[in-house]
Amino acid sequence: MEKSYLQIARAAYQPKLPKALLGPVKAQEGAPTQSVGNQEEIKALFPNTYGMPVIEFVEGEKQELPPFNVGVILSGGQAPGGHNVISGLFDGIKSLNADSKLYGFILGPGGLVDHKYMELTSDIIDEYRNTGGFDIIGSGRTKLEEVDQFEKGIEILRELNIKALVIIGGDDSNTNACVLAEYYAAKKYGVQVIGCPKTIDGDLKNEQIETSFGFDTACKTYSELIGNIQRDCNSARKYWHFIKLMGRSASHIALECALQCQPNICLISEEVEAKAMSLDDVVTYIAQAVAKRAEQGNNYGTVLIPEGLIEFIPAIKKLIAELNDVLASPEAQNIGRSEQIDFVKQHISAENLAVFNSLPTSVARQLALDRDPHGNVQVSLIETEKLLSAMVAAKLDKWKKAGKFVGKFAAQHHFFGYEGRCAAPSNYDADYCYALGFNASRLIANGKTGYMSIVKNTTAPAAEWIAGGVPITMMMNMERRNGKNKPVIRKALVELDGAPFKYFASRRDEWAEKTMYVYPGPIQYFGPTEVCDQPTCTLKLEQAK
Ligand code: FBP
Repeated sequence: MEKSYLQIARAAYQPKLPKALLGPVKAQEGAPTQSVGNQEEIKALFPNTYGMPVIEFVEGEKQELPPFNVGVILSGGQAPGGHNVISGLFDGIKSLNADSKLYGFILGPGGLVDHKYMELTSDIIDEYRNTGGFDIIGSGRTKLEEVDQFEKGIEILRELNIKALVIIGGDDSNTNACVLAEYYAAKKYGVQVIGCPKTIDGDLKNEQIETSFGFDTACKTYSELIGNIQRDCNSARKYWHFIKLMGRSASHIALECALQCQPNICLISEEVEAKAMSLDDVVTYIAQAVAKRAEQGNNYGTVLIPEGLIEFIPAIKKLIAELNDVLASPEAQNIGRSEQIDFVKQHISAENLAVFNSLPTSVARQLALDRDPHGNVQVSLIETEKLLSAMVAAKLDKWKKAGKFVGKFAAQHHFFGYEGRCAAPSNYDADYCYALGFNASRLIANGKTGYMSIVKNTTAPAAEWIAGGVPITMMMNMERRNGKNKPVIRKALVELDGAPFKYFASRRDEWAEKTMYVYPGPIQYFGPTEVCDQPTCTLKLEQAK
């Protein structure tokens, strides 16, 4: 394989580890835990893995361990740093016994079920250290939830003599990891299951998990691009740029990019919902900012839009909830894609039908079509940026005729998502991910199952990071998915009383009116620490640093 100079230099980077993981460890246990909601139901569903304590690794005695084999799965959307989780895990198990082996299941959880795997040797691992992407073994979105999938899994795990399986995934994949851990524990199969918090969306976080990996690099990559657009915008002074950002339901990515770049407008879906704003209210809010800038002769600007926005407009949220139930009904399973729209129209309430019919056809179509395997609307396919700019243009036209708008309005559209998911990990993600993987090997060696690998205090220097594990059941509650109530990890949305949003809200009027763009520039790996090792603004504000 030919490599760029940066790739060659970066391959030599040795990620940092928390001090506690540099030598032998022992697990210090906290008090028993409870799930974040629906305690009785979750306890009944997870009798073997419920209530376990949070653990922290501290210095311990050296132990002689026999060689053991571990399997690893990359699940769901790519996130920068996945390869470092795997290299950390590899180095971790080898440090416990050099004859231990790591097997990767190919293309996500489906690889476990279909028995597609490869051994990850040091030659292979070395090719992927500190690189972006999930291409070492590939990823996939197969949902692990059926007993026959778990049974197919155990066949290959036994054949390869695998002691523990590490599932690197987001909230949905870690929910599946928890279900699998419980099943194998109940059956006394002797295979441990450990999760790792991955997703660029940043919505897998809570008191124990500071951030999901990949969020840092993805936001920095998008912020570089937004900064470049803002320079262009401020140079030509003739366009409004409507920029949709990935992130599924939560607006963490949009908020972080706003904190980094100071755009004129950034919409936050969670606020739109809390204020019960209609689509027209959102459009009016943007149009007013455009009109105000036009009064000063500034016919340009930037608008950041979280990709899940549409799901948070209360009327559309209600429509989606009913569509989810209709699409999950047994009748819906036998209809073809071309009949799907007519089918849903016939089966939803009159109120929701009116909302459905009021939407532009392309948006309505996407809401009525297939969900992803976890039951999510595929929001990345909805062109909200074009929808909003067209509606703003129509409103400004009206205002122009009424003498309320004096400027010009021309829009450009962008969607940043896939551009950031496989970027080479920032120093933060390279270190954080390596530590998460290495730490997973310690959870395995300590016999843990149903735990997620955690590393905390990450705004401090790596030596002061705290490593341990949190029981996955602790993060669960019951939610409606695919027409049924299911135990799932609670998604972390943007908190409107949290420090990152409050800071944004205190500055946004000024950013809207004036031109106060910040240009973050590309991720830097080598150089002064304040340039190379900054955590996200979200994390710094959350931790008040
Ligand atoms: P995960 O939740 O699996 O981490 O997905 C992240 C994500 O990038 C979302 O932001 C986006 O909506 C989705 O994946 C797109 O999915 P796909 O890769 O299947 O197009």
